Formats: sequence, structure tokens, C-alpha cells
Amino acid sequence: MKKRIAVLGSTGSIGTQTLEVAAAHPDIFEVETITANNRVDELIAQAIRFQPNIVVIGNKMHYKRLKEALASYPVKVFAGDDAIVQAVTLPSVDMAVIALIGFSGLLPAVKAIEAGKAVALANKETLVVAGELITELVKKHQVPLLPVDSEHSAIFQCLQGESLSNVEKLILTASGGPFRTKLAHELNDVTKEDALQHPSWNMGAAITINSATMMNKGMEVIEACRLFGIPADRIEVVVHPQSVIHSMVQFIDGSVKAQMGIPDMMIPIRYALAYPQRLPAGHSRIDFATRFSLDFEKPDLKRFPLLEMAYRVLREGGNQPCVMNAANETAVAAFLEGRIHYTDIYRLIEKALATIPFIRYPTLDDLQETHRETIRKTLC
Ligand code: MN3
Repeated sequence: MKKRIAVLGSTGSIGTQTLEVAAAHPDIFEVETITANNRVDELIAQAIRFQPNIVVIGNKMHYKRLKEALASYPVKVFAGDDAIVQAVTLPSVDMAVIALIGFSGLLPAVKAIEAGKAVALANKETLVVAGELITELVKKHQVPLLPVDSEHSAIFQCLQGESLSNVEKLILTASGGPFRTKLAHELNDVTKEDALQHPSWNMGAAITINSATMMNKGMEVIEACRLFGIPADRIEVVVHPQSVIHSMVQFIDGSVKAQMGIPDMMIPIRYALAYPQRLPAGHSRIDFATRFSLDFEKPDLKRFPLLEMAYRVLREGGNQPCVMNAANETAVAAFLEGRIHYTDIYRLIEKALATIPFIRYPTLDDLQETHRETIRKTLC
């Protein structure tokens, strides 16, 4: 029996790499559904190559073009956000790979879990925004929730065969981003181009900015707390510029396990897709014959206040992580459009956190409303 996968966000960075894994192992995986939001040409090319049963385009303006291009293929074509959500719940899907960007990953993740699908989660916002809700649903529906984020894949791998009660702390590694060595005052006038230069990972624009501010790492602390049920005070972030160790787990006996590998997202994608198996991969390996060193340092919270903010927001809980995420999405988009300065990102998120009313136990509807309201108010 092949594993039939639905790839949500198939034209993005994680989505295309997921399809490469499926293409390399046609005996194991069958691409059942692919969805994209706007990149219709890439989606058409993928549909012709992978011959899925269902193709969905989020933006309805592209429906006609998609439908016509695939007219001679045996594929069902749909459009709209609702169709994306519905596509993960079909009986013909075994695993949903959620590689959507930002808040948009939440609803499909919820629906996939409710429909009893295994979920490979590349969208960290889902766990940041609605972590408590998601972990409850996962427990209720008894579905596997497999991390695709490299740090969480590393921790997940280190935890195989271990009991969570023996975990002393989780140690998330961070590359430190392009501004690791910059002084606080130098950050005032960094440009979009500076921020988009990531030293070790090649990713989308928004996540690269989040890596520069270390908001990404802050969100990953929240993600780790939700995924593994370890509280904030037992999750540590260390800067590790080489990005060779992807994260670590320290146990009560003082033993530390680390997962290492070249910085390539194909590794965590492959692991999540095939879990509990491992698949062979042809790419390069860490070369221990060549001298190299592994460095670690404490992150400077003065220069990266968004990291400290994420810890605070995690402790406060409720809809605060949702506010932080929405304000960050809005501020980062404005920065990429050249409308605000780099240091405004932090200021605008703090303002949103102070403005949006606190809800201790938000429902899915509350979170959607919090998200919308925060986006409306962040730049005001
Ligand atoms: Mn990561």
C-alpha cells in the first residue's frame, strides 16, 4: 500500500522538495492532491508531471487557466480556500503535508486532524497560533503529527525510544541569521537586502526576515513546547553558526543527544514523510575527515528582543501568540515592501500585544477574529 499524500502549498520551497521526495520513491508515495495559492504555471507543470487526482488553486482568478491547461488530463480541478481545506479531508488522502505560509496553514491542519489524517507539519504558525487547540485535537483523534521544521525533526529524532519524563531540557540551535555579529545600533538602518542574506539556509523571504530578527526561533520555542509538551523554562536556545547540529535533547542523567546533518530541508522532509522508516538519500554528507569546528554562544536578547518576547508570549498564552504572529506577518510584509524600518517590526508587535484584548481560552473562531483584528490594527 502506497502512502497517498496531499501537498498543500506544493509550489513553495517545502512543497517542491516534498514532491521531489515523492518522485524519488514512487514505490512508497503517491501524490494524491497538490494545491497552490497563486503560482498557477508551476502548479500546472507539477500536475502534468505528478498526475495527482486533485489540483486546487487558492486564487479563483487562476481557475480558468488551470482548468484549460489540464483539460486533457484525468485530474479534478478546484479553486478557492474552501477547496484547499476540503482536499485534505478526502478518504483518498493518507497524509497531509501542510507547507502553507503563515496563518493560512491553521484551518487545513485542523480539518486534516479531525479527518484522522497523518499530518506532516511544515507550517509552524499552526502550533504558534493554536498550539493548545491542536495538541488537544491530536490527542482526541489519535493521529501522528510529524514535524518538518528541521529543529523539531532533530528533537523528534533524538526522542525516539526515550521517555518524555526523562527529558531535562530541549536545546534549540539557531544559526543567528545575517545579523549575528552586528551591534545593536547598527540594526537601526539595515535594509531588506541585508536581511535577506541568510548565511546557511536558503528559504522564502518572510522566514528569512524572521530568521534575521530571531522571531523564527522564538516561534520555534513555542512550536517545541506544543509539540513535545515541555514548558518554556526547559527550552533553551543556543546560537550555533555552522548549522550542523539541528537541535539537541538533554536528559535527567546529563546525557545530551544531538541530531546532525548538512543543512538541507530534504532530510527532515524525508523523515516526516517516511516515519518510522528512513529513506536513502544521495546528497552530500558531513565530512569528518576535513577539520571543522562547532561553535555555540548565548543569544543576545538585547539585539534580538523578539526572541525574549516569544518566551513571554508563550507564558502568557491564550490568544497572545496569535497576536504576535499576526502582527509579525503584517510588519514583515510592510518591511519587505519598504514601508517600515527594520526596528519598527519589534515596536509594532509590542504595540499590537498591548492593544488587542486578551482571551485566555480562545476558540478557533476567536483566533481567526484575533488574527483579522491584529492585521487591521498593526500598522495604524
Ligand atoms: Mn527551523
